[in-house]
Amino acid sequence: MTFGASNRTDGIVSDFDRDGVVSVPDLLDEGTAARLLEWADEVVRETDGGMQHCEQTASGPVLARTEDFVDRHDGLRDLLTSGVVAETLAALFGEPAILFKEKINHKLPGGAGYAPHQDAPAYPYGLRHVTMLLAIDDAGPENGCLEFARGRHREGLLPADDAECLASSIADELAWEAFPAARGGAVFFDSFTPHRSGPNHSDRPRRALYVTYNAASEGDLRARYYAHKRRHLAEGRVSLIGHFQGRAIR
Ligand SMILES: O=C(O)CCC(=O)C(=O)O
Repeated sequence: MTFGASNRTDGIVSDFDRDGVVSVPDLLDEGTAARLLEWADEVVRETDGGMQHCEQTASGPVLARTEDFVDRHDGLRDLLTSGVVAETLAALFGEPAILFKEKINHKLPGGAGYAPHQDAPAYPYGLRHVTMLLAIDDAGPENGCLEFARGRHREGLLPADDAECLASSIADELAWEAFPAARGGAVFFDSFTPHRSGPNHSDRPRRALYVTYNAASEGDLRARYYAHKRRHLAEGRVSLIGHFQGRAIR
């Protein structure tokens, strides 16, 4: 197997290198996209309370986030660590990728958005990470799809505020672009690429699976990451940075 760009991935790799983000609308076929929806429901039922968080909305508490479930779900583990997913990530990293962490952000109707941020400060282990967003539902501006600032991933950590989100002086001057994603579509982004999202103003869910990988040459960092994260969640936090704009309830 080659870890460079193939005919299928060469455009993806050059766009990703230039922009720090690339959309792959047809990553999953229709059958796999339908299974993803079923599997998301399964992991919600099976994930313990420590790794599942709710948020308060105008119509009451709703599920906001579910994380750390791949080890208990064979179908998802296969999908996220082999085939077209593994091939695309290997091309982006230039070597095989290892699963670092995964979560579903549910963003149900009324669910809150996320402040402008880079993910890198939330990843205490490893130097380089790429996240694959897989759309479980169609996502657009009305239900809070992601927005990115292209081409700013090569500048390291940008000035941040106390919550480790981007300082408004920099966030206000970035060129933000919405990245809608239809169900089964993917968006790959670098952990230094600035991004943000709005609330879900629609009456439809905007569930998205976020799967983060590191380069295999950095080793398997997953167990250390989740041990660290569980310690912080026990202190009542939802994330390692303060980007979530909603009212979290546990
Ligand atoms: O799901 C979203 O709308 C944004 C999520 C995000 O940026 C994050 O969890 O770091």
